[in-house]
Amino acid sequence: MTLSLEPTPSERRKGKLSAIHLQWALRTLRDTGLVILERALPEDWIAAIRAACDRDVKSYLKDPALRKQFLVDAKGHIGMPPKQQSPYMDALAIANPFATQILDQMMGPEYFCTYYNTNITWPGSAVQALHRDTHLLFPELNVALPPHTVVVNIMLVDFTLANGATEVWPGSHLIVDRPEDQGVPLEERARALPSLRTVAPAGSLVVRDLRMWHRGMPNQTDLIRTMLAIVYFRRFMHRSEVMTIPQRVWDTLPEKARQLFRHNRVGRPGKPS
Ligand SMILES: O=C(O)CCC(=O)C(=O)O
Repeated sequence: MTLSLEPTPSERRKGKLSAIHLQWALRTLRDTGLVILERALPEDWIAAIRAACDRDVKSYLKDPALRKQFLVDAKGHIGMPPKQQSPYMDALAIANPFATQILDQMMGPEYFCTYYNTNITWPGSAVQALHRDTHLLFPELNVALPPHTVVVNIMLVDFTLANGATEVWPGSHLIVDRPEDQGVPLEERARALPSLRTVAPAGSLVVRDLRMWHRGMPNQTDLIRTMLAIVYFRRFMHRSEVMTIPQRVWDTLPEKARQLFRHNRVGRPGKPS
């Protein structure tokens, strides 16, 4: 089973998948819940974000409460909100042309983003509980609905079995939960189903339906394993929590990024503009 495709040099130059590759990516995402575009981002760009992220997470974890929250309670799986400034607030990350080419087809008109985080797997991390990142919209229905929430992950390092490439269950985004499944751990249900690990090189871009069953895995290396996680919602999913994007950053964003982030606050915290 392959869930990966490497954009050709010409696609990379144009920032656009060919019609055939786009159809393949959309079908793979629809059927399996996930698609990986290998080495979709430039190496030097990835290196700059990785350096910032490694530096920022070390400083983030100086707070004893956050150390306990992530290294003890979450067993080494850290979600550090990236600073809303360069290099994180870059159109290549938040309105990536390959990702939006897929999302434009998948998510209906006027989808948007109000959630930007990182998934950092610390050396020595343990296996996470298997989970979905979102609830089913209408759990009472016995049929799966089209995707309503999708995450774009950007891998800042090579993802390997050793450093904790995520484990995913292809097709699980379409599994509906029946009342009698209440309380049955997903680990038990997953035993009947095949899984994969998202092994891919640094710079790869993953588009995943948030309903997909998955879990973070142990990092048995000495190096931090990091990916960016940017979540896009269908228009009707608009929620009240918003990010505050500094005006000076907003002013640098292209139209596509502004449109995607339009429901957030722009200006100083507490001072909408
Ligand atoms: O970091 C990963 O590989 C997955 C993390 C995850 O699924 C989570 O924290 O919800």
